[in-house]
Amino acid sequence: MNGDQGQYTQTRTWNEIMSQGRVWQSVLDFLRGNATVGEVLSSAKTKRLWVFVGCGTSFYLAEAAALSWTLLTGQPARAIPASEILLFPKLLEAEGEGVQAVVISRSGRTSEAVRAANVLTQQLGISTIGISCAKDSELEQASDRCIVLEAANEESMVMTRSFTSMLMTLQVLAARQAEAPEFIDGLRAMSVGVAQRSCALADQMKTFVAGHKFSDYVFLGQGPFHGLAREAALKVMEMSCSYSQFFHALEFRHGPKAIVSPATCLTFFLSESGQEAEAEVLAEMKELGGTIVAIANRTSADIRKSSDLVIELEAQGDEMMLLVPYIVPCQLMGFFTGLSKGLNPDAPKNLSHVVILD
Ligand code: F1P
Repeated sequence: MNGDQGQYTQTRTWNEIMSQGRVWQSVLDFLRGNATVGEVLSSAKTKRLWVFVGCGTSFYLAEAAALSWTLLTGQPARAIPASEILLFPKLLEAEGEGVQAVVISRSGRTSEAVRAANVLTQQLGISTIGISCAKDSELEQASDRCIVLEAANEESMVMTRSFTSMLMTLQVLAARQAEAPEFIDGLRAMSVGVAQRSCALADQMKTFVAGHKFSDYVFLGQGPFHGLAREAALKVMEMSCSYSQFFHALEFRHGPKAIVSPATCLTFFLSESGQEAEAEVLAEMKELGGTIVAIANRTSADIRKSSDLVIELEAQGDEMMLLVPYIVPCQLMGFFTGLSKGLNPDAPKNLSHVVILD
C-alpha cells in the first residue's frame, strides 16, 4: 500500500477504527446478557480498592477506567502498569484482601500482563478479573474470572476499537455497581451517534492533517481525560512515528509551554466540569502561536475563536460518557498523519501485535 491515500480504506486499521460505533453497540448487547458481569460485581461487593492493570494502550485504558470508576461509583481505584506489580509487588501487598484487581489485555497474551495476573492471584491472594478481546487466552487461565469481547478483537497491531470497547465495558461495570442504568442507555445513544457521524469525522480530520505540517504533538487532558491524552499521544507515535507528548492541561503552563510554535499541534480533551479553566490554557497557547485542536462535548464562542479545529460530540448525560468517543479523532489523526508520511498503518515500524518476553 505504501501510503497510497486512495487505498487506505482497504487497510485493517481503517476498518477497525471506522467500525467502532457499531462494535460498541454489539459490546453493550453482549454485556447485557453476560452472566460473568453479574458474578464479578457480586463477588467484589466487599472490596475497598479497585486496581486496574495493563501494558501500553491497556495501561492508559486502566488509567481512564480507574478514574471513571471512582467518579461513577465513589469507590477508591488506581491504575498500575503490569510491570510495576512484577518489579514492586510490595506496592500492593499492604492492601491485601480488600483489593479487586482487573488485568486488561487485548490479546490476553502479553507476558507482563499474564505474569502480573499470576502474581496477583497466587502470590498476593488478590481476586483478579481479566478483560480481553481474545478467547481461551493465558490471561483467562490466570484470572479468577474473565470478560472476553470477541466482537472488539483486532487484526491490526495498533489498538483502536479494543481500547474503546474494553474501556466502555469497565464503565458499564461501574454504572452497574453504581446502579445507574441511565448511564448505560447514554452509552448506547452515543454509540449510535458515532456510527452515524464517523465518515464526516474522518473527512474533517483528513482535511485538517492535509492542511498542516507539524514538528510535534501535545495532548492535554485532566482527570479521567488524562488517560486519553496518554493514549492519543501513543496513537500518533505508533501510527506516524511522530514526536508526541501528554500533560494535564493546567500543568502545561508550568514549563512545557516553552515548546509552543505554529508547528506544535496541541489537542485539548475538554472536560465539562473543568472546561472554563482548561479553555483559558487553550486561549493562552493560541496566543503563543500554537495550532489548536479542541475536542469537547460543547464549546463556547471563545474556544471556537482560539481553535484551528473543533470537534463537538453533543452527547447527553454524564461527562464520563465522553471518554470512549473522544479518542476516535486522535486515532484518525495518527492514521492520516502516518499516511501523509508514506507509512502503512497496518505495518507500524518496530511494533508487534503482542509483546512476549522470554
Ligand atoms: C498491549 C500492547 C499495545 C501496543 C502493541 C503491543 O497489548 O503493548 O499497547 O500497541 O501493539 O501490545 P495487550 O496486552 O493489550 O494485548
